[in-house]
Amino acid sequence: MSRGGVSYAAQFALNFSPLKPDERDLKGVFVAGKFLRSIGVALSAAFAPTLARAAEGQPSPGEIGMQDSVTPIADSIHVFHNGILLWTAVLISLLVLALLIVVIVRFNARSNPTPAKFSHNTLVEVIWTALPVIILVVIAIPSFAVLTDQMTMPDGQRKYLGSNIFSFGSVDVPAPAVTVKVTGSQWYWTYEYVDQQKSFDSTLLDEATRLAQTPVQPRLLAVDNMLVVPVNATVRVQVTAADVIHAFAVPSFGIITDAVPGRLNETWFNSRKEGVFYGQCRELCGKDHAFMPIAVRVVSAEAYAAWMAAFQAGSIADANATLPPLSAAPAA
Ligand SMILES: [Cu+2]
Repeated sequence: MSRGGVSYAAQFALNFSPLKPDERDLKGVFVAGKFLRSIGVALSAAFAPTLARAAEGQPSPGEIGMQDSVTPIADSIHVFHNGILLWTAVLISLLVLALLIVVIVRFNARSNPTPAKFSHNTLVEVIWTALPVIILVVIAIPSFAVLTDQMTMPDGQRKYLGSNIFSFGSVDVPAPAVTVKVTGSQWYWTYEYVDQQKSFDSTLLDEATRLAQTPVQPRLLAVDNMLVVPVNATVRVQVTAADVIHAFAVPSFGIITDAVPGRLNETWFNSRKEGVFYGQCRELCGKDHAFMPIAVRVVSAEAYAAWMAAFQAGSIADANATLPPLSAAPAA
């Protein structure tokens, strides 16, 4: 992380330093003050983008929390995390902090010179055993409900929880309209439209092409051929691998499924928004693990039909030529 003996953090701060280059070599309190201020500038520069999120379907600089949800499953996950897990964790942390403060203040050597000699307290021991069990059970109930939703392929009848995870399901999800078999390989993805028996490979977009496009897609997430699916349609995703274990994950859809050689795992999503949604391989699969991104382009039913017709009549390049340019896509 060092460049010519200067740490990356220092380089970063210097880049944001209000000092002129020749002043940067000065030493002393003056420079220290300037240095601290430049760190402040750097920090505010790093966190400012949180106020204006770049886009959904991809990470944004300084982001805290999860990428926006566009599917019923991701809705459930968000509510489960933000509404239950986060508060549980915060309250437990505050309780432990309060107990620590009580111990520090009341039982230090000065305020409690002659400590008690007992070593057991049945009531306290029952409480600290039972309370965590109760908390875990309370967490487990909605957790298993969300997991069941994720693992159950929609048939058009079953209701899904969506953002109301304490209901018995209120969200209608249609039966799958598209089935895609996703195969992970070192280090790219192959997408096969099972019913149409058409497949193509999706690899990391080279930098020159990526930078030449408008809008410029995010680095390490852009691919040459995106997985194209229709909006408001349920997509059945069958996941496997050709060599080692990979994992197929798209945060905005709330899906992550292991891609295991010799096994066919299954998941599904139903995006209510058009746009491009990025994901990555989530299982360390070798040296280029970081370079096998996932990009899903959700388009209108008509655009999907035109794309598929062109794909069936020709090549993936012919099909992609039918899609509107990325810049014309609704806020991705
Ligand atoms: Cu991987």
